[in-house]
Amino acid sequence: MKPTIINFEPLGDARGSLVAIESDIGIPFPIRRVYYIFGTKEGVERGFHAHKDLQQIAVAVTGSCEMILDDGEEQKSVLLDRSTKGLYIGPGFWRVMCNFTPDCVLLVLADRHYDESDYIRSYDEFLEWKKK
Ligand code: T46
Repeated sequence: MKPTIINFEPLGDARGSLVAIESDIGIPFPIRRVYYIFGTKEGVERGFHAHKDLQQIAVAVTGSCEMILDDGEEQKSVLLDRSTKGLYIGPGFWRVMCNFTPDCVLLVLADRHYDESDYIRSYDEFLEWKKK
């Protein structure tokens, strides 16, 4: 499945807004891990890896950042700038995150537990892996 924007419905009332995300409901996988990236220093770029099997959805719950996805042939940049906007990222995409605003909290839902052996952290290796 290609990178896709998933819009979450805000459940608002006079008090403010709430977004609920449930495993397997409205998202294409069971949630096994949640992590968030915050306090990113100015000018920092993160990522520089791909995953062999992991599926994830990233949401900037506050602030914004850019997610650059590369399938080995094309690059696509997605601005994550809304707490209701999720970006689905399947396996096989080299990613770089940049242009974090100081207040950015990037929430990531993942379908697997943390496993370093699922990472490809060399771009050359990634291109070789894509050819298989
Ligand atoms: C991804 C992008 C969007 C853990 O111990 N457990 C975890 O669940 C995660 C995600 C990381 N870590 C450790 C591994 C490193 O020692 O935390 C440290 C920072 O991780 P990393 O350098 O991989 O962080 P990013 O921001 O480059 O990448 C992260 C995710 O690792 C990755 O899966 O797709 O965010």
